[in-house]
Amino acid sequence: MTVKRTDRDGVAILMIDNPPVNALSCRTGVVDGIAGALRACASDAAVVAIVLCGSGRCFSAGADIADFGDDPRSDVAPVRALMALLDDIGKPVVAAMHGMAFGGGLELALACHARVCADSTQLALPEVTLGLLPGAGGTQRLPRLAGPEAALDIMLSGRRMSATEALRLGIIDRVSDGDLLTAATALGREIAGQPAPLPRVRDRSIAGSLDVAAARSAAAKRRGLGDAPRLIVECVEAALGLPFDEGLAFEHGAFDRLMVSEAARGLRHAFLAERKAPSVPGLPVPRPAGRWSTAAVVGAGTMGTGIATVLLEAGFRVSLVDSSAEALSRASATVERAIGLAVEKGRCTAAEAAARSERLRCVADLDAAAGADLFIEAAFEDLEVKRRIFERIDRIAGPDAMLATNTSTLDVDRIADATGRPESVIGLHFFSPAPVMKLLEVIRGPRTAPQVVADALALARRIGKTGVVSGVCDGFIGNRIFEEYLRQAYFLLEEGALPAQIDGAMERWGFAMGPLRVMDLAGQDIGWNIRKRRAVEQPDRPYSRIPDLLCERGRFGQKTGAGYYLYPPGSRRGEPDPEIDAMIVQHSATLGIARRDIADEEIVERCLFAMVNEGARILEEGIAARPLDIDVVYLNGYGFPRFRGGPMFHADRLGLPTVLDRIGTFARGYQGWAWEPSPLLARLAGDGAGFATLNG
Ligand code: T1G
Repeated sequence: MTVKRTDRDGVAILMIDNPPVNALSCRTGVVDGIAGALRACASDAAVVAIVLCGSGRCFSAGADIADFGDDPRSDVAPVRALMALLDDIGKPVVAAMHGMAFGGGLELALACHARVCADSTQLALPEVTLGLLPGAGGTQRLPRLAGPEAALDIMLSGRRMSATEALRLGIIDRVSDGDLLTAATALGREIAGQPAPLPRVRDRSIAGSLDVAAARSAAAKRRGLGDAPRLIVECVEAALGLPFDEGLAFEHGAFDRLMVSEAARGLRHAFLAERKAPSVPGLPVPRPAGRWSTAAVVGAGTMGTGIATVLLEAGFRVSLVDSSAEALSRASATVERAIGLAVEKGRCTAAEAAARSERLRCVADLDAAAGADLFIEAAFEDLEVKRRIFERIDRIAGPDAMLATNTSTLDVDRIADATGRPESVIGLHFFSPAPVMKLLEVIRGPRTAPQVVADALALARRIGKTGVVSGVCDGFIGNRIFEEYLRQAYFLLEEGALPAQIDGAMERWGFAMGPLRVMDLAGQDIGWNIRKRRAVEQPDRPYSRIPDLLCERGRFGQKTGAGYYLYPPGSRRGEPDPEIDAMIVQHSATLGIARRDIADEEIVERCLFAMVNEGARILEEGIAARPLDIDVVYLNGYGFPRFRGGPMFHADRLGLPTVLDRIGTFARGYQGWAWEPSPLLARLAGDGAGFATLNG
C-alpha cells in the first residue's frame, strides 16, 4: 500500500505512505498509487473534497532520486501526469503538509487547489543542488503564487522556507497550530461550498515582473551546478511570457536536458553515495547513538576544541581535558564564541546556547571524566603521547565506553595496544575546522569490534557528519591519496609549471582550492614532517625537494605570512611571490631539467589520475570498501568539485581505458616510477568495466 484513504464526512483523506520520506517513486508505484486514489475519489459521489497528506516524518521529500536513470522521460513522466490529473480532477484537493515538503513534494502541493502547513513545516525546491530544476510544474506555478522575484530566489538557492514565510509569500493558504487534518478538511469543504470555479494555480496571472539582467547575473553566481541556474531563469521568463501549457512544455524540455547532463549525474551520485557510505556491508546494526550522553575530549588544541563544539551541538555533556590551564581557557573562549555565532546565525536559540555552555566543563585531570560514554583523544600527533593517554583512559573508562583517537596519520592498532580492550578502540578522524567539515573518517583497526565500527557510524550521523570507514594505512583514505596528488604537483613545478598555474588549473577545473594553496593554509610544516617520516619509511618514493626548500626558508604558509604565496595582512588567497618562482626555476636548473610549458590539461590529468591510481590501490588493499567511499571522502574533505562526483566517479566518466592509457604515457615521462598502474585499474579497464561495478 502506498496511499491510505480514510473518509471524514465526505472528505477523502489520502495519506502517502512511502517511508522514510514519502519519496514520489515511479519505480515502486507510489505516484501511480496517488493518481489511482485521486481518480477513485473523483468518481465517488460521496466525496466532496480531498486532502493529500504524508505519513511519518514529512509530507514528501520529492521525486525519488534513486529512480533517476539516463532516460528522463521514464523518470518523472508519471509525476507530471499526476500534476495534470490534479488540474482536471474537478473536486477541491487540499495539501496538508508537515515536516518537509521538498522538490516534487512541494510541486504536488502547488498543483493542489489549496495548501495548509503545520507551523513547523519546511518547504523547498532544492532541485538546483542536484543540477536540475523543478520539473513537475514548479517553475510555472511558484511564480503564479509568490511572484517571479521570490520564486526565482527560492529555486536558484534551493533554500528552505518556513511555513510562516511561505504564508507571507502566498505559497500556502493557512498555517495550522492545531490538528492539521482538521484544518485541511475544513478548507476543503469551504472550497467545495463556493460557487466559483476551483482555484487552480495554473489559472492565476503573475503579479510583478522580473529584472532579467539581475536574474541572469544571480544565476551566473551559482557555480558548480551546470546549466540548471541559467535554465531556471529561462523557465521563469517563460512563465511570464507564455501561456501555462507552453511554459510547462518549456520547463519539461529544460528539465529533460538537465537530467542527462554531466553535472546532474555527478551531483546525483554525490547525494546517493553520501547516504550509502555509512551503510557498510557486513556490519551489525548500530546501537542507538542517542544512548550516549557524556563525552570526554582529551586535548584542548584546535581539533579538540572543535570536536568539543560538535559534541555540545549534538547534545552531549562534554569534559574537555587538558593539563594546561591556558589551553583550557583559550578553548573555553573559542567554544563560547562558536555558540554565540550559532545564536547570531539563528542556528540555535539563546536557551539552547545556555544549555550548551552549561554542558561544557574544562578539567585538568582525566580522572574527572571517568564515567564518560565516549572518549575522543585529540592530543599531539605523537604515538607515545597518545599511548600514555590511552593507558589512562583504559583504567577509568566504563566497560561499554568507546575509546577513539583523532589521529590523522598514526596506526590506530598501535594505540589500541596501550589498552586491554583493543576491540573498543577506533579512529575518528575529524577534519579541520571540525564544526564545519562534514567528513569523518572512521578508522577501523584490525581488532576493532564490528559493533564499535557500526556504533561509530551512528555517532557520525548523530553529530551531523558523513562517516566513511577506512582501514589502517599511512594517511587512511584521504591523506594517502592527497600525498600522491601533492607529489605530482611538486614534480610539475620542477618540470615547468609555477604555483599559480597549478592552483589555477585545479581551481578552474572546479576545486575549491588548488593543492599548493591548500598546503599554505594547512601549514607547510605539516607536509614537511610527513615527507621526513616517509623519507625514512619509503625511501624509494622520493618527493621533489621544492617544498622542503620552501620550509627551510621558514615559509610555512599563511601562519608565517608566506609560503608559495605572500599573504599580506587580511589576504586569504595570497599573491604569487617572484622570489619563490625564481627559487623553483633555479631548482630545475640545478637538476638539469629544461623547463617546458605545461598545459592546464596535463596538470589536471596528472593530479587527478594520481588520485585515481592511488584510490584503486586503496580498494585493492581493502582500506576502502567501495569506490563511492573514496568519492565521498574527496567531496566532503578535500574540496573536490561536487558536480564531478568524486575522483572514482569521474574516472568512470572518462572511461578507465583512457585513464590507463594516460597513466602509461606519464609512466614514460618525468619521474615515471610514480606511475606504476594499479592492477585493479588495469583489470577493470581490460574488462571494459568501471569502478561503479564495485559500489554494490
Ligand atoms: N529520493 C529518494 N530517497 C530520498 C530522498 C529522495 N528525494 N530524500 C531522502 N531520501 C532517503 C535518503 O537516501 C535516506 O535513505 C533517507 O531518505 C533519509 O535521508 C520532479 C525531480 C529530506 C532533508 O532534493 O535533502 O523532486 O539511507 O539521510 O538527513 O522536480 O534527505 O535511509 O536508505 O538525507 O534527515 C528533490 C533530498 C528531489 C531532497 C532528509 N528533493 N533529500 O535529510 O536524512 S528531485 C530533494 C534531502 C525532484 C522534481 C524533482 C534529505 C532530507 P536511507 P537523509 P536527513
